[in-house]
Amino acid sequence: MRKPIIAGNWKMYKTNTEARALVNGLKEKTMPAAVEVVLCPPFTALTTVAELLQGTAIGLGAQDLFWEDEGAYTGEVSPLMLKELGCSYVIIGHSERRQYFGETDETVNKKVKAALRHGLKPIICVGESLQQREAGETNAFVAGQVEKALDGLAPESIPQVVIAYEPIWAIGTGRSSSGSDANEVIGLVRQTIAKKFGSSLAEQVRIQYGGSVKPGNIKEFMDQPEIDGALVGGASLKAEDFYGIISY
Ligand code: G2H
Repeated sequence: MRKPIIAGNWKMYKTNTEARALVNGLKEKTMPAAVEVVLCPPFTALTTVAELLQGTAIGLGAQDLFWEDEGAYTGEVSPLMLKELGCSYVIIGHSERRQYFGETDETVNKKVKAALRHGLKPIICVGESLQQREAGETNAFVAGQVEKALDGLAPESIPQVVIAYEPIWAIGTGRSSSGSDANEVIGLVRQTIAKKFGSSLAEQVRIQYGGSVKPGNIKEFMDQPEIDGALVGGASLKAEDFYGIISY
């Protein structure tokens, strides 16, 4: 059985002071044992959040990384640096990075390999645009993204991988996918992994839904057989909202 994972992607929100207040708010609450909870603050708040999360069941993730261990790469952050701070997860290939920062399927693949090389579990984001959905290209496009992201991976690392299916038209728009539509695409993601690595490995991969997840709609997604959690943006920025989601 796959343990669901709900991760808060804070994006470029929360100074250190604000991060501290949010984590302290969450720590007042009882974490549900049935769900793995992960917080992904901006790089600048990782140390603060790591310290506050010590001794709790909440995990820590980053929102990106670079694929080299060290070097002259101004502005970049390496997997080694994240590992030392106590990260266990790292989001890779979020659509905002693909759209605004030139992330491609090739760079996503390099980053996934770098994360796994250092024992960081990648949360790999995939998802189609509205135009692609309306043109009936969703399945082919998403399957292609998954194949390229996982290209060349050792089969034994596949259970470490988390995929987040985030249709771009549902991100931060308040317009979420329906549970059954998301379940269908996520089922296809699993089939794509199965074709490449076999069904017993594919069955172990957790696949999240992301895109305008809120306390009021989380259950619709969690009730679906293929959906193993959520990647939450806007609604992870307030302790009350995020707790409403993780305790669905
Ligand atoms: C999708 C999601 C988190 P939001 O980007 O990755 O954000 O929940 O605000 O749509």
